[in-house]
Amino acid sequence: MTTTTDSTYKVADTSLADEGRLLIEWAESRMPVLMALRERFKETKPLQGQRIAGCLHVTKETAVLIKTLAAAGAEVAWSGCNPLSTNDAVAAALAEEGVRIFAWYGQSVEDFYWSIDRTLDFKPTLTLDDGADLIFRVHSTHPDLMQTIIGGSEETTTGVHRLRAMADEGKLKYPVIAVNDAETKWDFDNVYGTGQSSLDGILRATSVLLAGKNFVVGGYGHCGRGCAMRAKGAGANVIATEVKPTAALKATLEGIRVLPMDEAAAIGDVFITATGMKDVLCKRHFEVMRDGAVLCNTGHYDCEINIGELEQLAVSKRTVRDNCEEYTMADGRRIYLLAQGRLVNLAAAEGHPSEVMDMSFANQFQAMMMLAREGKSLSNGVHVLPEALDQEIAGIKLESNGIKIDQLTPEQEAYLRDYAAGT
Ligand code: 3DD
Repeated sequence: MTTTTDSTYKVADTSLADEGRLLIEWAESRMPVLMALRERFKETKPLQGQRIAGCLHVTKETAVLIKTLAAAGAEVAWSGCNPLSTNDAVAAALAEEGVRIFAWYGQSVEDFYWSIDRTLDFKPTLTLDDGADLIFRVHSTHPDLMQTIIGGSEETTTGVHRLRAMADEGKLKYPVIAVNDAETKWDFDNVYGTGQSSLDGILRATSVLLAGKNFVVGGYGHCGRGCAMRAKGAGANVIATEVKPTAALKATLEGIRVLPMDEAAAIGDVFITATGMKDVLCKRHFEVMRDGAVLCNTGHYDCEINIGELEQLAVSKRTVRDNCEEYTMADGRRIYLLAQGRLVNLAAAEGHPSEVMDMSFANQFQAMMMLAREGKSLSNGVHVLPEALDQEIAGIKLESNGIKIDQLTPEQEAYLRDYAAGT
């Protein structure tokens, strides 16, 4: 691994920049909402003077967000939020465009935090996070920076949970906007994005036939539901496991079989975890799995599959395909782990498609704008974006797809407020 370093960037290989530029162009052509925001603010530059430290998967879609933030006047420094999710060609293109970027595929955990620290060197005024590792790093090792940080944003469910827990204990020292909680993020990215990108990762790593296979989804939240929907569409027999009765009931009513993982483990062919919880798959499950079972995770952290216990049970291990390791058990059964248990959609594929990240990142852009405008008056807690923003983002999306919708007439608007109009 050779990394090219300069005081303002560290990437795997700057010679990949041309390939990265083509990937970014591809994404830009499928992200009309972000491009409309870039057009709207490129002259007035409302983020002028803001220094944004970002810690979010370095993909072709993230590059479009970075370029849009820069076009609106912000200075940007960036690191990846997972050691295996950086697209090195995109990182090279961003470095060539002068972005302070510290990210490369296959980082060690030490590299990961070294990269975050480099983005903090430029003393950000805003932080933009996916999984809250950046915000937590500021709180734990760079508390002095909180003098200059106005606020931050958080992309993902797990990160928002983590920040709410910090805020509940009074430990969150600056305001954060939960981008994940915007409807045009969670109800689209988490469902349709995760559903398609997770299957993309599984198929790139294994090329297994999904039709007819027992496909076990650990967790039937928005992400798990998306994975179940897409696996069902591919002809798999989908089984969901849950700890929350309402989520399990929703799976049941959507025609998905629900089992405890202890039972599903014995009949599953493909397993994907999407819970945000640790040890969803562990020793007692590996011991009963079928020969050839494929395991992967699409949750933010790599704690959902207990890899230590899988290693202990295995008598041998070898890499048989890119992002696919074969663990052989003492009785000869082979179990396949994808992407080292890290999020399979980004580590073995390209993450969610541009079209859906367009809306997630439009919310990130608006979160930065809101913090720049009023961050100093927000309390040190977790905040949400105005609901009207969802309708605006969805409206631009519909328009870009040439889809027209109805409008309420003045009489209908009046009817909405007419509480006396009963039966
Ligand atoms: N995530 C998924 N696909 C992504 C992509 N193409 N670019 C950047 C990030 C991407 C992860 C997060 O945006 C979000 O889906 C989450 O909740 O983690």
